[in-house]
Amino acid sequence: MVMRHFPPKTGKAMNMSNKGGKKMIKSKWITNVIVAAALPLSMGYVLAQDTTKHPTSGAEIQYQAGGSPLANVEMYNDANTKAPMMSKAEFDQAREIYFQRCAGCHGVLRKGATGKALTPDKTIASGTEYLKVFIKYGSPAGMPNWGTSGELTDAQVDLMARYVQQTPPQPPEFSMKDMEATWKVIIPVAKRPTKKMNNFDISNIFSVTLRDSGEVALIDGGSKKIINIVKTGYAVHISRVSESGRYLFVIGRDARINLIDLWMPKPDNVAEIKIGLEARSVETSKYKGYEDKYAVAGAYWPPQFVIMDGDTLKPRKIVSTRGMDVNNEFHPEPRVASIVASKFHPEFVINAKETGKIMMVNYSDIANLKITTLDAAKFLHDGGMDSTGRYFLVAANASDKIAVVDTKEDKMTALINVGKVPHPGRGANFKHPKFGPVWATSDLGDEGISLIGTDPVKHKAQAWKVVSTLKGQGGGSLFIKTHPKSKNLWVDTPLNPDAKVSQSIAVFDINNLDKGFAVLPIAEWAGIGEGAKRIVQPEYNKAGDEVWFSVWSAKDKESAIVVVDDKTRKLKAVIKDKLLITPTGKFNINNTQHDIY
Ligand code: DHE
Repeated sequence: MVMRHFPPKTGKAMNMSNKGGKKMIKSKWITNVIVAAALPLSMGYVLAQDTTKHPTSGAEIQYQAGGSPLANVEMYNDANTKAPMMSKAEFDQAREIYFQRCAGCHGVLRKGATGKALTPDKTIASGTEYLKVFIKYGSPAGMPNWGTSGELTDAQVDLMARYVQQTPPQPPEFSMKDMEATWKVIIPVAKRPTKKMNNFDISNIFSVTLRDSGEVALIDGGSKKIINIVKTGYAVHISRVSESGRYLFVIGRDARINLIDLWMPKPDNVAEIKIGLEARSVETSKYKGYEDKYAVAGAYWPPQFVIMDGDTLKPRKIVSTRGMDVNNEFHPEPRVASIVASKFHPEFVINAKETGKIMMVNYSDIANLKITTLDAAKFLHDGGMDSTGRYFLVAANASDKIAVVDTKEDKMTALINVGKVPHPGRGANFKHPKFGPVWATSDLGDEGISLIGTDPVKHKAQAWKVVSTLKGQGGGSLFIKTHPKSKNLWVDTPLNPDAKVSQSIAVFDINNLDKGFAVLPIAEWAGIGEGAKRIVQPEYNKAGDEVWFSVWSAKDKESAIVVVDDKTRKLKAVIKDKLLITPTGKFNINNTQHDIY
């Protein structure tokens, strides 16, 4: 298996010795020599991953092993006398590596997520030597070869083999009191503008994630000039826009939310809060009568979501997601994945990854919260609305399925089999010349692009079925995009191991899908120096006549944004600035506000 650094390495180098400090937390050393060649493959598979899931691609593993802010959090841990000896220093080093590399797949508590459980009952039975081989060489079932790839030294492999036999340390919970202690209203509502105080067309501003600097760049879509660089959370993840279009919400992986007021002379932070220790998703209320009233954010740790006031982020209600999965097995840490707001009811649609459950959370009476829970499939990740805004389509990525939710009836509409590890972002809606309205997803695990019929009225026979599967440049795709005014369908492949593929974009003509795709060399057009230069997340401007692409290199390398003319598919502009550090997601205010994709 070939290993690549993904995402581009950001943390400090983790070369460390296994000698550690003097303070021992264990007293017993178990030597359990197993010869590498004698390892039964089936045993390897058991440790590698959840058996409900097909083997995972290297790209997917690297994508999930994205580094967690929990690496630096103090945790409670009790000693397990059956586990091999480790010094406190070794334990802390191993814990850091675990949260940087392993927690994304095996879970915070090591009870298993997309990867298999690594609890002491299993790992002590396997023994240190077996585990070392497994960690060093990986497995055909998807465990990366952390040792032979050079990611971990032999000493670190040994450290990790001993670490996973210890009792998993537990990060602290995060209560209302903890949230309130982090909550800051920087500019109170009464002191904010009462009308727009700048000359920007705020509906055509792009909020650009600067992943590794913990900032967003607000870029004017017309002039392509940076309006402001706003400090946000660690490894900032997504931006979402309030129903009125005035407020921008940004969430970092460290669960910090920043509320930006776009009416200010220079749009900037007006409030912030930390809603947990690790998070990915934020959304705002969009139902008539509740515009801009509430915000909601979901945490990876602790597994919970919180409803806040939309204009101040004052936390109002926390709900835990711990509970049974779709197979009625208890899961202790169901992470909150995507969240969208319903236009049909005062509801948030909240997706719990590990349980495969979708919660329709009615916010009309927060003190007496009503939640309708739908059974979808494991492991829910990202998704978007169909063109009417009624149906929400979300990837149950490890099940190779798309779940469709009817937000009007609050019911599951369909569970659709698609390609390997679908990853739609929010997907792409367009009118197929033959099958009518479709929503599309590309895949992380293969080159397929599934088009799903979304019109149960005029195209009943095609509704909620894969009507066509296009063949793209290859696997490793994360995002797909079009616009109602465009005839182009753009498909990125930033995680493809072939640099030619990861540094370019495929574009299909919606009216001639059978013709296949054209390839545009976006990284080359950027005209920047050496680097990974992954092309990631196409995003349209408000008019739908330009597409913006991030050219994403590591923190210490130059990155850029390339703007392409949608009609001619020719280069229109390159946005370069030393402040544009690791740009990834881009969120056009109008398109994000109105679910245009
Ligand atoms: Fe994301 C959306 C989780 C890695 C860029 N990402 C999402 C969503 C989730 C998620 C749950 C949906 C939010 C919503 O709609 O409310 N992402 C995760 C991970 O758990 C994962 C796999 C590993 C991690 O450590 O975080 C991960 N994501 C990445 C990246 O490495 C990407 C490519 C670069 C980056 O900036 O970190 C990345 N994720 C994005 C983007 C979106 C996103 C740009 C929003 C897409 C959109 O169009 O809405």
